[in-house]
This record gives sequence, C-alpha cells and structure tokens, in this order.
Amino acid sequence: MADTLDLQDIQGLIIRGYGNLRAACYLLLEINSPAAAKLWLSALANAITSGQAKPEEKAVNVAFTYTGIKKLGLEPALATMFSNEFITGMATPHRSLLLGDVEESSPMQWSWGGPDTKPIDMVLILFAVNDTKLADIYKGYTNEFTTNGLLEILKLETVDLGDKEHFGFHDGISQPMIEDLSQAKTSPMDRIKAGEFLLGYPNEYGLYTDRPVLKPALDPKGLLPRARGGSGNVDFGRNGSYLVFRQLRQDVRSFWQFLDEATKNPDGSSNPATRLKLASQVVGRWPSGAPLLQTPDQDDPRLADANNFAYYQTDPYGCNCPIGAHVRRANPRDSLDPEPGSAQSIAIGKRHRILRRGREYGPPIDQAELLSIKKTIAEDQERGLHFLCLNANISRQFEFVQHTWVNNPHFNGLYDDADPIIGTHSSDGSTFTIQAQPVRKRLTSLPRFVSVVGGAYFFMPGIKAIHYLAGL
Ligand code: N7H
Repeated sequence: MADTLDLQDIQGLIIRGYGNLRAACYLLLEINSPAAAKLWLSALANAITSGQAKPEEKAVNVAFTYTGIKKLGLEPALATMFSNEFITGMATPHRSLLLGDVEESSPMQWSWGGPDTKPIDMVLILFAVNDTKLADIYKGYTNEFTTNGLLEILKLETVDLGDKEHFGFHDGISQPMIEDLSQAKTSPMDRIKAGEFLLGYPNEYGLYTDRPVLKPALDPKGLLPRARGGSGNVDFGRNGSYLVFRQLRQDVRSFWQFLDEATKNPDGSSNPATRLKLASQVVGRWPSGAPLLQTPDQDDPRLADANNFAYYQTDPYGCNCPIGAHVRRANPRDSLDPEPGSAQSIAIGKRHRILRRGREYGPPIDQAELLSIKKTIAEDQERGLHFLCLNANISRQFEFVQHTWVNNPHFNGLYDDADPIIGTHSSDGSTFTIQAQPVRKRLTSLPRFVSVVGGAYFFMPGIKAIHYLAGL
C-alpha cells in the first residue's frame, strides 16, 4: 500500500519555504521550567502551521535540540534512538573538524550554540507577510515566555533581499522535491523519496528511516501514528525531520575586492565584465541565476530559473561550469563515480540531497562603496545567511555535502580546491581552478569569505509528536 504523506501532521517548513511570507525571525529558547513549558507547548501545538495548505498571512514552526527534548521528559530509551549527530550536537570537537568549523569558525567563537554560550533547547520560527505583522506575532509570544518557563536566549532577525543573497546572486532555485508532492515539470533527478526528508517513510535505499519508535503502552492516549513496516510500535519520529541551522557570516566586501584585484587590467584599472564572469564561475550561476553550464560567456536572465540539466554529458571537463564551482560541488548531479553520466551516478546523488530553507540577515551592502572602501570584517556590519536545511539523515545528507563535496580539496579530481565561496581555506588560502582549453586558469590565495558564527542541530517533530511531548 502506498504510504501517503500525512500533510496535516507535517510542519509546514518541511513542505514549503513560505516564499510569500517575506518577514521571518528565529527565537532561540531555553526551557527553565519543563512543567510550565509543556503547558505552553500544548497550546502551541494547536497553532503550528502544518504542510496542508499554503499560509497567506503567517506561519509558526518549532524544533528542539536533544537537550530540549530530554528536558521535556522523553523516555531515555526513546531519546537515544535519535541519530548520533543529533544527540551529540553540532559543536563537538570531532564534528568541528568534519564540518570545517575551525579557526574563526570554531564553536569557541560562536555567539550561540557553542560550548561557552547559553544552552539552546528549542527554536521557534515565525513567518509573516510583512514586518509589522511579524512584530505583532513576535510580541504575542515573547510576552508569554517568562510565565511559561522559557527564556529567550536570542532573537535572530532576517532581511528580505528579494530572490538575491548578499553576494548578489539569485538563490533558492534548485531544490529537491518530495516524490509524492512533485509536479510533472520536476526533473526526475529532483524527485526524491519522502524518507530522505521525513522520518518514518521509505528513503532512497527503499528502507524505512531510522527513528525513535516506542511500544504502544507508552502512548496510552494513542496520540502518535502507528509505525509503518509492521513492528506494531508507535512512531515518535514519523512526519518529523532534522533541521540543520547554521548562522553563516558573509564577508561581501572582501569577496568582491578579491575578485576585483584578480581581474584587473594590466594598467591597474578594474575590469567589471571579467570580474562578474569570475564571480559567476565561482558560484556556477550568473547573478540572474542562469547556469554557466548553459550560458558560459554571458548572463541570460531568460535562464534565471533553469534547473533541468546535468553536468557530465554536456560539460565533462568543466569548461563551461568549473568542476569546483559552488553549485556543481554542492549537487554534482550526474558527475559522480563509479560511472559519471549514468543512471547509477544520479541514483547516488539522490542520497545526498538537502531541502534548503535559509533566509538572509543584516543590511544589504551599499554597492557604491563596495569596491572603493576597505574595511576588515570586524569593522563592517554583520550580514550573512541563516542557513537552514532539512534532512532525515544529518550524517549522510548535510554533513556529507559539507565534508565530502564542499570542503574536500580533492573533490572530483581537483588538487587543492575547497569550495571557493563557503569552503574552509587554510591561513595561506586555497586555490580555485577554472578548467579551459587549451590551458586551465588558477586563482590562488583565496581567503575565507564565509564563516560560521553559530549553529545547532534540531529535530522538527510531527504535530502529533509535539502533542505527545507536551503531554509527558
Ligand atoms: Fe549554497 N551563493 O550565494 O553563492 N548556493 N550557498 N550552500 N547551495 C546555491 O541553486 C550560497 C551553502 C547548496 O542543486 C546557489 O538555489 C551562499 C551551504 C546546494 O544545483 C547560490 C552560502 C550548503 C545548492 C548559493 C551558501 C549549500 C546551493 C544557487 C553561504 C550546504 C543547490 C542558487 C553563505 C552545505 C545546488 C540555487 C544545485 C545553491 C550561495 C551555503 C548547498 C547562489 C552565499 C552551507 C545543495
């Protein structure tokens, strides 16, 4: 029997990015009094926006860290059925090495989520059509926190840059689509089994995901869904997803100034056309979003949303879109071993997809002063991306993309090229190779343009599971 998605139980952010709700903020909370917090949670569960219908005015979603879930009293035996990454968290020394969170990105320096900052138990995510509406919703919640045993550790604001991010590129184009939701126009490469993003469903291996399940006796009120797969248990994980949250600071000024220096004319003057092309080669798409694969020499806004392509058949050597460009390494599509260009290669890629749900923060940078005024990152105003992504297996999806593709200097036959935009570059910088005929070009001493200033792994439960937590 087909396992249809239970949209009423799935939190809305897993189903859609709420593109129509332009204002958003993230409230990082600590639970001081679990008893009071559970009463509050019980009311909140009724106000959670589900995946059923697209909200027009506002949306509210919630996710918990492992410490938060434990504080609410989930049976220890059940709590330990979560994945190891979620249990141990994003900021362990092992994970920092794996994710490249070292030097200025080390959790020791983070403003939240690190070993020296206040514990985060949950994140309340608010969306609204505009800032005024968001301020109203926020006020309603924040006024109630203290009496409900909660402490607001941090309010993370967002900014609406339209469909652009701070470096000036169109973002939010390429997303995987849960198979049961996908429309005819979705490319088969992007149609992904529900179990890659939702616990309790079959994944791209044809297996039900790992997740916390319990004996029916532990759910006397019958709140939780039945576990599929015939065990007779009830499923705490079903319809939930792991939420990876990383606050990524972008050094926009140094990004463009570095590219400006690298493309100057022999007389020392700037060359805006070459600078723009190099920036686009670094990203793998032009500012409009047009893929370099399809239009390698100039931007073409008609291709702004083009996404139905694979690399290997058209551009096996990276002469259109460099092999190490951000988008080509974050989703290599059909380029993977053992047989690039094959159905098997695409099938492997489907096991490493993430649903990106981030939003920008910090003021847009003044274009007029971008190249003319020099400021260190510490002197500049902070701006960046609240990178949020959802996946059912943090280690096989987000961490794999970050470690094995983005941060890997030897990705796909490269020699010393970590991701030119978000990669961890050593203190003497990294290289970026632009494959070309007859000879490739090489950019050297790339500094780090993106650093991590906070982060945590959360679990975004199904709405029935929130009711269960509230009733513990
Ligand atoms: Fe990336 N950027 O503006 O340069 N990203 N990203 N990303 N990213 C993408 O296709 C960017 C980050 C992915 O399927 C685009 O939607 C910036 C992390 C993936 O073809 C642009 C930051 C991770 C894709 C950017 C950042 C990823 C993708 C093109 C940090 C995962 C889809 C627009 C500040 C570990 C690739 C689009 C595909 C696309 C940028 C972070 C992953 C413009 C500035 C941390 C999977």
